[in-house]
Amino acid sequence: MGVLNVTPDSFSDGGDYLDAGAAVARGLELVADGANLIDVGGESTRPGSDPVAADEEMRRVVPVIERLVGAGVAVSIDTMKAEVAEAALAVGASFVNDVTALRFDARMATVVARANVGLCLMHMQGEPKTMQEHPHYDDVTAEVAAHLRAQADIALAAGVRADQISVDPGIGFGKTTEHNLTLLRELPAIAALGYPVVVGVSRKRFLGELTGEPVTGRVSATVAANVEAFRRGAWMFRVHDVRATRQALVVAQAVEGS
Ligand code: HH2
Repeated sequence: MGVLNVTPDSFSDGGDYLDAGAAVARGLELVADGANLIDVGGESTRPGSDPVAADEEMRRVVPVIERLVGAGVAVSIDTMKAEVAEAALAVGASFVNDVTALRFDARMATVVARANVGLCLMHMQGEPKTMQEHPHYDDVTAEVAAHLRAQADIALAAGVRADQISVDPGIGFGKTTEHNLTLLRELPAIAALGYPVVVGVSRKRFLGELTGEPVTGRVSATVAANVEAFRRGAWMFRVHDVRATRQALVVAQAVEGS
């Protein structure tokens, strides 16, 4: 899954692809690099970020999605708002990535059920504005797994089929470096929920804390974290650096013989 943020303030590529033409070109580049799905977002959820109104979010993402779909690209919409998801699905998006796992907008599950598309449910403690202030868990993996199971049950009750659902531990969303590392180490417990597991470690802050590298210097760290996640059962990898990650995963998969 290639990351395409059509925002002025995303932590890694903020401001790079605000122009629709530049965003489409970047999406096509990610596909050429080996991405199977492009995750288009119009609202940053980095720690400390401010919310964006639905009409502004739609203005950013809809033209980009329309053109990528027109070029034959599979597109995911990264949004917590049902209204934005509906607009994206109407122009051909085929996957919904909800970083609030249906907590923000109760209508999201119905929209996904009706459209019959994939849904990623991601765990977040708190909300982006304040989530990194005092993240606390007694048992991070057990709590994240229980939350994802509960949110998947809400999706199922709204008519989403089990085979539409994937789950994501939400690396960096209301978590310390130690929480992130524990979740990656114990990823098999998330996979045991029975849904495919998505991970988003790409260039994130905990990799900077471990290596001392700035955002743009974290490619090797990102690749290593994704391989570790792969070895513990992850199925989809949300990354900015598609070519490097894909190469590593091809080799990891070949070694495993799967
Ligand atoms: N991380 C980000 C955004 N969306 N979705 C899923 N499923 N998993 C993640 O880990 C995840 C996500 C944050 O990264 P990014 O999009 O690069 O930055 P920003 O939120 O600043 O736009």
